[in-house]
Amino acid sequence: MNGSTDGPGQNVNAAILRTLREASGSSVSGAELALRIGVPRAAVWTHIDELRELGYDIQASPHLGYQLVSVPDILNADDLQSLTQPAVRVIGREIRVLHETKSTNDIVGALARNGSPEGCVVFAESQTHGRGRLSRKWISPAGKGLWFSILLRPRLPPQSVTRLTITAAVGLARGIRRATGLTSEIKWPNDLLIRGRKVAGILTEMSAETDKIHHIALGIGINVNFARDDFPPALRATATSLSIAAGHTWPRAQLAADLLTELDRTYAQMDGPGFEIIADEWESACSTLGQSVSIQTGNRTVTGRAESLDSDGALLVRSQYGHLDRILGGDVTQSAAEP
Ligand code: BT5
Repeated sequence: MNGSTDGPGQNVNAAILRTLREASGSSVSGAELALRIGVPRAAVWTHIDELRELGYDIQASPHLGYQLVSVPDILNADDLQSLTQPAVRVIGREIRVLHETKSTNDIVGALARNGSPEGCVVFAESQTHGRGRLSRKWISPAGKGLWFSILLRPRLPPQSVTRLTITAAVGLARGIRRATGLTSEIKWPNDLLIRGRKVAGILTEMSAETDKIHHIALGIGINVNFARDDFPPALRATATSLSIAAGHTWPRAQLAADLLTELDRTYAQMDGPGFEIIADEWESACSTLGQSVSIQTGNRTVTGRAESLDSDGALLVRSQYGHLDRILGGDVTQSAAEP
């Protein structure tokens, strides 16, 4: 596992990358790096070699020192840490990156059961059994997206967990807008769409007793650098990516860091009155509200007009008979816009 908490050496890499980035294109001498990071100069060389092996282009000139020329399109825990720190409150306190795994939600579930702290994030370059809700398949090939899960222990009653999915959707939409300038719509409760096609999905898996949440594995999948033909034929009409929407690819590490920062900020806002701001933003980004919907929830289907969100994040649907149905989770088919 490539993790920024795997030993002191790992954090030296993070500190080197942060210092070189802060120099924004100028060189930093080996002596200054050693002094700033608090390690001997020989250690700086060793770590710079390690980073070069990973593909970071760090040039050295005898008089001036080191300069970060380019970074590879890989996810590296130290680099992600160097891009997100020191602003992190909760989300991103600890970051791990796996080359390949079945599902990052499984890894976070296991970390949670072993007592890992809230805010730990696990990315995988690819997932072999990435999943959506109801065990549906989530395609997660290497190099094309960001597939990650966040360990959370919110102080919410289990029946209010939809708040978290909504907070995550708003945080993600904010993050995408901030990092790329692209605006996404939210389809209740967990899809992010750009021009009507799915660009990201959220999977909230909870371990709880009747009145207490033990932990949540908040899984997020974002299609970043897929070209249209990279999607399997069955998804081509419904899926999109940030690169398709923008017309160019995106550096995934910087994007990942920007998204974590925004998710962290939004999560901090979720408790108490802050949720109203999130809910308002959600309502204005939500393409589901005002629509005629048909929602499959458990073994019943609710049809009507999606009216609003309640204080717990449930969707309020006005049936054709006039009564309000409160829906906590389900699959929405948006039939048609209301006149
Ligand atoms: C979701 O489920 O949208 C939640 C997806 C969560 C994925 C993340 S990745 C990291 C973490 N680890 C995991 O194993 N999962 C999470 P749902 O609303 O059920 O949508 C699933 C449906 O979306 C599938 O049945 C497909 O139709 C479609 N789909 C699959 N892969 C897709 C992709 N990459 N982009 C767009 N649509 C996709």
